[in-house]
Amino acid sequence: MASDSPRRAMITGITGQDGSYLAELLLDEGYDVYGMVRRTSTETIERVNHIKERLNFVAADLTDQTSVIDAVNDVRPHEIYNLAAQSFVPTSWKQPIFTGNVTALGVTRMLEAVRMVDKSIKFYQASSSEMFGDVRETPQTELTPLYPRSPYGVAKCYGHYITINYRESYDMFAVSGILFNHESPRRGLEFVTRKITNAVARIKLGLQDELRLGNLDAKRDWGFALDYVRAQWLMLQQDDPEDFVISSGETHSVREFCRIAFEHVGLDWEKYVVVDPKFYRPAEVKLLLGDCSKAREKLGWIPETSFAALVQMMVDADMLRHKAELAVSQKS
Ligand code: NAP
Ligand code: G4F
Repeated sequence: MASDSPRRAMITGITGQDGSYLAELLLDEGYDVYGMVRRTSTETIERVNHIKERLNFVAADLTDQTSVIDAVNDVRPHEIYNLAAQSFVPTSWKQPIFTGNVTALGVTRMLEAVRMVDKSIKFYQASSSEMFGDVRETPQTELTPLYPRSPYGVAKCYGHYITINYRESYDMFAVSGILFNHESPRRGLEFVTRKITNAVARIKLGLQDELRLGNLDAKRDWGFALDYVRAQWLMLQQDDPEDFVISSGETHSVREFCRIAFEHVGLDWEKYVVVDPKFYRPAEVKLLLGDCSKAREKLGWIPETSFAALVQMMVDADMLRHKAELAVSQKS
């Protein structure tokens, strides 16, 4: 293949929130983009439907070593972004073995595929601030000790360290981005931010009366997913493989998120939010706050979207979607 042919990137988890934004970014950067998708009885490509003609899909599953090796061997990518995971924390208590298989061992399967097919492939692992768990210091940096509080967090710690281990054992360009919570209008409906903005829109339009939530005191360092996928790409464009914390540098409570979201449509959150212990977790991560100084200095990366702008963008998107759906149902 001629040396000026497009670079090839493979994204596992392309059908997820981050995968969809990263695919757009890589297409804009001129890559040939290959998305790993697992077999399902109905299509799950809603988030990338608008760009599907420009993408290449390759069938594989992170729980199946042979399919992963075949996918990497067939595509021969220059860069792999391993975003696939069982990523919902409460599910990780209900399905701890499955979560470990995908979110922990799945990383080794990907790294093994790289080691066997071509060790020069650059590899990005989606590590998580959930690894800090019961935080040992605040703010959290690349050097903060890990203390996970969920099977998901434990699985991510495994993925984090196996990535470092392959880097050090086999001299591979394998890096971890320790990303703090990042959200968008494409966030899954079960995560607290999207659960809130979706409910705000439905309440405003008279489709729902109340919003039942768990721990309102939990604090998170929330950013915008589109900003964060740029950091993932930047990490693979460096000369040396290094791990980076990616965060907004601000922390806000679930309560504050509610207040801003409801205020944006002229409603008082306290009239609609009901605390329901059903949504409490067996062990909670009370506070996350990241220090992304290293990413600022070495990647030149900064978060560009403020917390309030993020909340408002998500509410606006859910309002638009529900209004459009209402208009269709009223016509028929
Ligand atoms: P997401 O929306 O839940 O997407 C997860 C993706 O993984 C989906 O495309 C899903 O495919 C795929 N997947 C799950 N199991 C798979 C398997 N066995 N084989 C192949 N693909 C599989 O997650 P996200 O928010 O985009 O996050 C991307 C990554 O970053 C995840 O690893 C997550 O744990 C990590 N992370 C996220 C955040 C955050 O705040 N968003 C923060 C830190 C780290 P289907 O469509 O088939 O289900
Ligand atoms: O939105 P969440 O479910 O996200 P969580 O658990 O922080 O995990 C997300 O961020 C991680 C990065 O730190 C990722 F690695 C992970 O994949 C995922 O993307 O919950 C946020 C907080 C929690 O403290 C939770 O207890 O919101 C609190 N919360 C309160 N009521 C709720 C609810 N969370 C959910 N999902 N649903 C509730 O009703």
